[in-house]
Parts: sequence; C-alpha cells; structure tokens
Amino acid sequence: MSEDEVEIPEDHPRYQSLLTRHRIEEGVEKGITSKQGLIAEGRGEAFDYLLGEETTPSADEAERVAAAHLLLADHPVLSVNGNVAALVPGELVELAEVVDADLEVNLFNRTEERLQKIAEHLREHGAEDVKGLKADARIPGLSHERAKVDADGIYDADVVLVPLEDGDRAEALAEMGKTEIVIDLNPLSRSPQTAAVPIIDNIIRAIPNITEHARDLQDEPRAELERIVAEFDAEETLEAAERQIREGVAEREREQERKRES
Ligand code: PTJ
Repeated sequence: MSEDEVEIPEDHPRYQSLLTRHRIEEGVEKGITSKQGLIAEGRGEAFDYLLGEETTPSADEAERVAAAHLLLADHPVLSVNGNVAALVPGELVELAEVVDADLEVNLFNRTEERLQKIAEHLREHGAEDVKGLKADARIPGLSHERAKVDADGIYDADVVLVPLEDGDRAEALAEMGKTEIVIDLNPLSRSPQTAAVPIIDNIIRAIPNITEHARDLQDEPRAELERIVAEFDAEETLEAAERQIREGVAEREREQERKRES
C-alpha cells in the first residue's frame, strides 16, 4: 500500500471502494491506466455495489477452481491491462510466483509508452520477467490491438487469466483452445460468459484469494486438482451471481425497511 492510501480511514464504510478509485486515479496520473479505465472502474463499482461488495460463496469456489487450473497448467499466463496494473500489481506478482506463471501486458488502448510504464510498474512490485513487449505473435481472428501477444507468452499458454477483459479477445482465446479464467464483476458481460472459469468478483479481492487457495492446494495430488476442475459448473456460477444481484438488492432493501420501522 502506498503512503497516500493511508489518508483513507480504514473504518470508513466505503473504504475498499474509495481505495479502488484512488488506485485507478493514481494509475491514470502515472500514465499506466487509460482514461477509459476510469469508465470501466465506474461500471465495475456499480456491479460490486449490487453484489454487496464482498466475495460471494460461488465466487470463492470459482477462485479455488482457478487456483487448481493454474497449478495444473503447463504454461499459465496472467494477462495485465492498465486497470489491473493499477489495482493489484504486487498481488499479481505474488500469484505468478506461487503458481509459476508468466505476466504479460496486453492492452486494448495500446501505446508503446504505456506498455513500458506498466512493465516498469510491475518490476517495481517485484516482477522479474514481464512479457508483452515483443508482440511477435497474433491471436487469430482479432483485428484490434489486443491481438498482439508474445510467441512465448499468451500465444503459447494453455491457461490464461484475463481480468477486466472485453468479450472479443476472450472468445478468440477460447477458440485457440486455451482455458480461460476471467475476472469481471458483470456476470452478463461476454467475457465471463465465454470463460471456462468466470469469477464474478472485484479483482482487488479475487487475486489475493486465488493466491491463498493456490497455497492451500499446491501440495495436493494432480488427481485431486483434476477433480476440483472437473466438478466446476461455469453456468451455475454465472446464475448464482445474477441471483445475488437481483435478490441481494431486494433483501437489503427489505432489511433497511425493517430498520426504519423498528
Ligand atoms: O488498459 P487497456 O487499454 O487494456 O484498457 C482496459 C479497459 C478496462 C479500459 C478496457 O478493457 C475496457 O474498456 O473494458 P470494458 O469493456 O469497460 O470492460 C471492463 C469490465 O471489467 C466491465 O465488465 C466491468 O464491470 C469490469 N470491472 C471493472 N472494474 C473491475 C471489474 N471487474 C472486476 N474488478 C474490478 N475492479
């Protein structure tokens, strides 16, 4: 946590949301996050509010399954964009270490300057090797900048973690036969809908929780990890998140009503 973040009192009821905003704002100021990243953050925040701003049991299960996939993978890669780099740089480096994954910068609004700044930012948080700068391979069927990947990075990966993604690349990666783990607060968005493992949670909570699960699971035999992966139902996870949004809001409204009446 940087020193400026101490300014937000931890007992503030919206501490996490303010912290997230602050990190994104700082990301834009440093030239890591795009201005569109501010809009994406606002969109995510609205869904997080509806989800109750906590990791639901179904998201926690998806995070455990994600950890199992990453541990089973031959070549896992964690994809990093401008929002992800601003929100969870150190947490991503830690996850990459635990599951032995590569970190690769992949941007929608790609500029050489922002690529370099993000790679440097990750190195400042302990990353040794950051991929995405060579861009010597292409994801077939994608016309925009996100098609540009490293031949020995995302192109070669068997399992890819793609947080805060747009739907196009998620679909193209799935067509390449890669197992995709998507983190997105909107269960109706196209990227979690195409993912093998959709995680409907705030990336700020999701990444440390995947790391914790990976630590718990790392000594399990392969057969146990394969069982965890095989038993997962992506459709059910998406439905649970949608239910939480619809019913959770109604339940909280009823709760407030009860409080007003008593
Ligand atoms: O850095 P770049 O150039 O690669 O651009 C990155 C952004 C995020 C700007 C770009 O990919 C974009 O415009 O994305 P979208 O289409 O706005 O989608 C972002 C998705 O992430 C939305 O569905 C949001 O609900 C979700 N989201 C936003 N913040 C969070 C989040 N999901 C999890 N955790 C968050 N903190």
